Amino acid sequence: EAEGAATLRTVMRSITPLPAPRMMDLPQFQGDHKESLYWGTYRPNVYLGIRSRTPLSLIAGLMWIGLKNGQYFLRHVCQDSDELSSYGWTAHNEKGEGSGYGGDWAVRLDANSERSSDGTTHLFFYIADEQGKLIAMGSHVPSSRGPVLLASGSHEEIGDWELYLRSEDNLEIHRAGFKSTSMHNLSDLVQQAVATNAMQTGNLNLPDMTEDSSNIMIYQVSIKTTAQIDIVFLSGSASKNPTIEDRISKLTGPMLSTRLESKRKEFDERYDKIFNANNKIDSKELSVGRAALSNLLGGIGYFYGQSKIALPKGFTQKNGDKYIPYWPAALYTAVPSRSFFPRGFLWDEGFHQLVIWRWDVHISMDIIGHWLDLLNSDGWIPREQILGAEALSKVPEEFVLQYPSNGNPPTLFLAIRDFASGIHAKQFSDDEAKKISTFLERAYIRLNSWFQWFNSTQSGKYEGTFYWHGRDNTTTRELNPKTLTSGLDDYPRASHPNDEERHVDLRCWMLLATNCIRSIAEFLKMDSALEKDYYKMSNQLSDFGTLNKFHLDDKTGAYFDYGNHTEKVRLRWYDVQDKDTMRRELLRETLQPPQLQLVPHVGYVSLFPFMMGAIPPESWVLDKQLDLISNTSILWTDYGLRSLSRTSSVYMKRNTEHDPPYWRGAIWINMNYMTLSALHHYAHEDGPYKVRAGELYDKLRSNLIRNIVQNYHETGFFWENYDQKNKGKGKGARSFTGWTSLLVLIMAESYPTLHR
Ligand code: 6A9
Repeated sequence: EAEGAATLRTVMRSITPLPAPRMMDLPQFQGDHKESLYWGTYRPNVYLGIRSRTPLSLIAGLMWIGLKNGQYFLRHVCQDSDELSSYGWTAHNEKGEGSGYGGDWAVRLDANSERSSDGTTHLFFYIADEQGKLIAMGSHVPSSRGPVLLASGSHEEIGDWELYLRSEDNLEIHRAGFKSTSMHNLSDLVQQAVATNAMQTGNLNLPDMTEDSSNIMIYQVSIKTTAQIDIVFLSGSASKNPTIEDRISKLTGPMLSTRLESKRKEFDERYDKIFNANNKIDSKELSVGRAALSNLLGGIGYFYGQSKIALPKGFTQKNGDKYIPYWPAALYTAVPSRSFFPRGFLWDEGFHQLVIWRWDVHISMDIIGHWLDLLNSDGWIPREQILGAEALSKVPEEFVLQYPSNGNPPTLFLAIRDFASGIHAKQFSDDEAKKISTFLERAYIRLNSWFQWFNSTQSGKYEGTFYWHGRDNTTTRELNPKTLTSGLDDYPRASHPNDEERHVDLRCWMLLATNCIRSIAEFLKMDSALEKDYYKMSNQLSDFGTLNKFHLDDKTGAYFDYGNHTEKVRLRWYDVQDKDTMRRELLRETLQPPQLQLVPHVGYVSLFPFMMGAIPPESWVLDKQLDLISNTSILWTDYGLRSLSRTSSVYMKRNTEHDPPYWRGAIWINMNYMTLSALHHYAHEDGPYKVRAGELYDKLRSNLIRNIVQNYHETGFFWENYDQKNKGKGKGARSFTGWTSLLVLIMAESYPTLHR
């Protein structure tokens, strides 16, 4: 009984918001700010998707019919299997200008049928009301020139609205209207409507029919040669000043062309000012940097829904659910990949914000604010944010539940530290500086709870030691039990997890977090007992001797995890009788008993104290770290640093039957960026290794730029990671425009304020 009650309390706490003033209630996020960000390309999971930042919005988007292997396919949701030769943003400035609530917006489509197989291009533009409100079809849709009213309706936030199409070309337009509120099925709806009609008429056309009280309107424009089509949305169309005609002409035809051109120029100039001030980069590379930034910004989405939180083992709800929903919440966030992972990931976001705050600190605070509002009353934030049906439709079941005992690196501190450090203050206007300090004042209590969650739940056996809790110590199928919490998934840790473990990367994240909170306290001139604790903790975690005592391998000068470990582990196939079928099962064998020791795998984890600048510039350990980095048998390749040394016993080894090596060799850009930052730091600190750090810095930087740029030119995409052999080829998810876009900062030589 008592135990049950305690469990219930724990569960309820995990789905209760932290009792603290909400970030998003700050005045700086209302008014003009909110209005300028009302509409956007906030549906990154589709090739072109527009919505507003409100839970139930009007949504708009584009589909088209493509041909693959002699078969027609509808293109809509970003999918690598569509095999588009390229897609993405080459310029994106994220913000709009108000005119009425949220402002008007326009989309220009330049269509060319030359390469389509049957000589016709079929485009589908849709508008739908998530609230299910009726959308009226324009009175008549002719195949004519001039502005045509496509649809109209009304929405509680924007009032009456109208959607127009304008084109100088001869177009054939068909349409269909549907009633449905499950918006993640729009492709199916169109596919079925077209297929059904095609069977009856032989044409690939929508049936020109609408269901009663339709809230989804789809327009098909078919083009034989080339066409330019402008589509305009007018918010608050009841207002007659300026006139509807004026508003349409301002956002279509020649005036739209001029507008687009000047926006593009503004974007380029702003990019140059922020990221290319010294003209360091040649023009071929520069355009790739711009595309990286644009894709990161164009990938920013707005999501609304409830995470599913796993109940403690053995507990289920009356209806059989093994989870309980988090409170309904909004998340404005960038995403790692529009095709594979179009949703928020906690530790990815800190890297995204390193780029985004430099571009627009208001957007960055808005995003970080949303994330901090997700803190529960324990100080925990769910790692992967699967909010709403559209997001959920992309995620395999086993990845959906979030565990309130699992962490993920608190990388948001990286970006926040930059705001708070004062070093960058000179680049902020007075107005920005004021908003940053208001933001930090309100964030303080949240950051403190976040930190305390780590400090209390992820601590190790001895003071000042930490480990990622929640590793599986019963697994028989994994070569090395994974540590998804660390973000480095299958990077090898102690082979036999137990509470003696200590993880050097987590210790370093704790150091970053304490230093960040300390910076904020200094910035806000706060000086209570709490701040004194942080000063003390920051000094303890910075203590070089203690770090070395817990994690340094004296012989190699590498930093290692510590734990119950044996190198003599292998996976073996067993035949297992399973009802009437024979099944083969992998089992993990230990050929030598594990014992407490440093875990001897050199890779990204071994570099963490270096990445964080925690090694004194005159220390011999620094020299050793430079050895590990520059050694081609260990971490160095011509394309960037490997995640794991070639000499590691699990280098490029599969973890299970189904898990190929992931963080066991491939080159990842976030960790390379962190290492590069540190090389840059040590190249500017007096000491015996200054020159060497500078040389390695130059080489690593140019290797990374060359390889990412070359892959982009060859494939049209940025990649999740890069092959450490095989000419540095992009691997994993393509159109991975999350942390790979750190390329922008690598080009700009812009690094975080890590080092006090
Ligand atoms: C799988 C498959 C259509 C794995 O970038 C996001 C994360 C990183 O945070 C993490 O460090 N990625 C890295 O190791 C991708 C995780 C995807 C998990 C969900 C769903 C859907 O395929």
